[in-house]
Amino acid sequence: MIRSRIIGFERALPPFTVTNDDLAEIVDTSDEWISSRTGIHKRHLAVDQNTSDLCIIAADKLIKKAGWNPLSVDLIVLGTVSPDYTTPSTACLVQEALGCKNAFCFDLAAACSGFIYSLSVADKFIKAGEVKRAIVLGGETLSKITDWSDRSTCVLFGDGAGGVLLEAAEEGGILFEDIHSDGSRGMALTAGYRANKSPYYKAEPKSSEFIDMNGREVFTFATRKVPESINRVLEQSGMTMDDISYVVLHQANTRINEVIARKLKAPAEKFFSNIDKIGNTSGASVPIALAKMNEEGLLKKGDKILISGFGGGLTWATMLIEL
Ligand code: 4VN
Repeated sequence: MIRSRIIGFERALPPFTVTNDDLAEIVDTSDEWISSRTGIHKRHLAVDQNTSDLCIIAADKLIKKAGWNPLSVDLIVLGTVSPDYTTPSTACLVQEALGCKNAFCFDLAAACSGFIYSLSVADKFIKAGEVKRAIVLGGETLSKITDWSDRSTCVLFGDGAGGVLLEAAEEGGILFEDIHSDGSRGMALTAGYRANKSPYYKAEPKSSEFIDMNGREVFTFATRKVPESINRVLEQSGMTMDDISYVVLHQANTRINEVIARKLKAPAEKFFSNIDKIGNTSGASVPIALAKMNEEGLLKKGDKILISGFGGGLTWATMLIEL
């Protein structure tokens, strides 16, 4: 069977950072509250970049380091819930900036699971024999959809992008996956509602254009569904946690990831975390964490790692990857 091998891990963060103390000056909160409940100490926020700008930096590094000719890229998939435009897609903006003229390109909306969903879709095009080389990205500027007067959410989120290259290969790469959605609970985490401004439209807007989250409900969802999903992938593969070098969870909140680790009876050291310096970057959090691990020399050829995203939709997805 054709496999999707992963080549390269890169990230791009806006240079400007905001500490918890900085946020305490604009909303009623404190460093103590934010760090004890979320593990977040600071986050990077865009001041003059949009989602495409961050994705272009990450994608450019990826193809330059791999030595890929831009014309050899067949597909660009980009997980985001904060695209520059509805159309053109952020993926098309990346295509134009990099000169990947032969690629077909689209954005994929699956919130905090967006990068894993995007990997899953790209993997299927590769397995079908239709694509040899793909760029898969996750990028967000959540700062533009954050309600900066809501102290329960504005302290959580950050901006950034990350990604990987996929290439058709004989072995390794994406081995197993578990991917789900539950639209019945979608209203627990909403963002980007677009009110109809037509002169003919009569109904009241149903929701806010900004991120609105029932934190308790999403917390409960994540701590129930993610351990189940990870256990299903382990079962499919016939492996145990002992075979896994690292688990990279969506960096939503340190407390949530600690509960998930405990439920899996897995050592906390296996769970990589960089939420303290990055915050929650939704669809960008897993590829940003992977790129940071790669920079630290933690990702070794042949190692098996689990990655898992969970959040808006509600959506969740886990993948077992061989490096
Ligand atoms: C997935 C999750 C979250 C999330 C949910 C709850 C939460 C993050 C609630 C309790 C609160 C601290 C914050 Cl699980 C968010 C996303 C969106 O990316 C996805 N934090 N909290 C407290 O009072 O302790």
